[in-house]
Amino acid sequence: LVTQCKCEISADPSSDNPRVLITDMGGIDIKKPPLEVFNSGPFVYADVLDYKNLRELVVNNRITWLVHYSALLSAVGEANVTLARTINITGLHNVLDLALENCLRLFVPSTIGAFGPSSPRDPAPDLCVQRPRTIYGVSKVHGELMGEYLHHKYGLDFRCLRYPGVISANTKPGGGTTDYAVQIFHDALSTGHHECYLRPDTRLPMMHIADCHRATVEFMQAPECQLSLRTYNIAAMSFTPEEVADEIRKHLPQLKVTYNPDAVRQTIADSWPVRFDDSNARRDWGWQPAYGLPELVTDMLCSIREKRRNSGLPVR
Ligand code: VAH
Repeated sequence: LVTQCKCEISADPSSDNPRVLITDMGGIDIKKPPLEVFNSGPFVYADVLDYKNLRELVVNNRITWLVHYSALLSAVGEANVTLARTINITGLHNVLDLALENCLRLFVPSTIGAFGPSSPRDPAPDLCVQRPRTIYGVSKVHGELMGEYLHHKYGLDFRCLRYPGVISANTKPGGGTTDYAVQIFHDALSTGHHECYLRPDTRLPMMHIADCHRATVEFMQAPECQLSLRTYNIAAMSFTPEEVADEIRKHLPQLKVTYNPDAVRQTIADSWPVRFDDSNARRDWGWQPAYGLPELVTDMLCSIREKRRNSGLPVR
């Protein structure tokens, strides 16, 4: 079942809008399409390893864009290396072949996890040494290289953004290394205590889900002639656990955070960039984030409070 992906299909086949198939493992909230491009269409379940099934979805729904989010993230991938390699690489190859065969515009996200300890960390540029130390990072570098190869060799309209840690109130932590930055909000509004698996000074690039969606749509809509790269870093902010805790305490002064670094995830985080250089994205297609740390904290607390109220849960 873990290879199943949730696919959203644009519900407006008659319009000139792109008809978008989004594959997801539930790790990115796609229930709230950021713009009309992602019409809220029906969800269907498919197996990202079943090429025939994916091809039927593409052909029967006259798909023109494919957004491929299905992947196991960093920490869960280290606990399931064979499964992560199968989903993240074999699943990717199904999607690459499908896009080539059907002339789709293809978006595959990469990540800060595509860099390793020998990469420049502060900031990490778009083009530099990439020797990641996780199967997740290795699979994402493979995706970047395969997509760019098929673009240059066969003209595939492959597009890739390296996401920071994506912070959403609508998606529970999904086995990533940046997930403490989601859990801390749920803990602040429930128990008032968060135990952090990273050191208090671990700085990582992060982004609000709304900026992540908007960047993806704006990049997918950018004219080819504007793109000097096929794979871009995008950035919004970088913060440490103690910084996000201090910002939350401006709203919830009683928040208590204890630190119990987890060796696996601390080692992963220490191998990743501290900050991203996303100047090429800002220059080529006008990338500009809307959420900084204060805006992210305000929105996350407000959204999770509302969800807790709607679920009849106590709210701090
Ligand atoms: C992870 N949230 O922690 C994901 C992400 C930037 C890292 O790819 O694995």
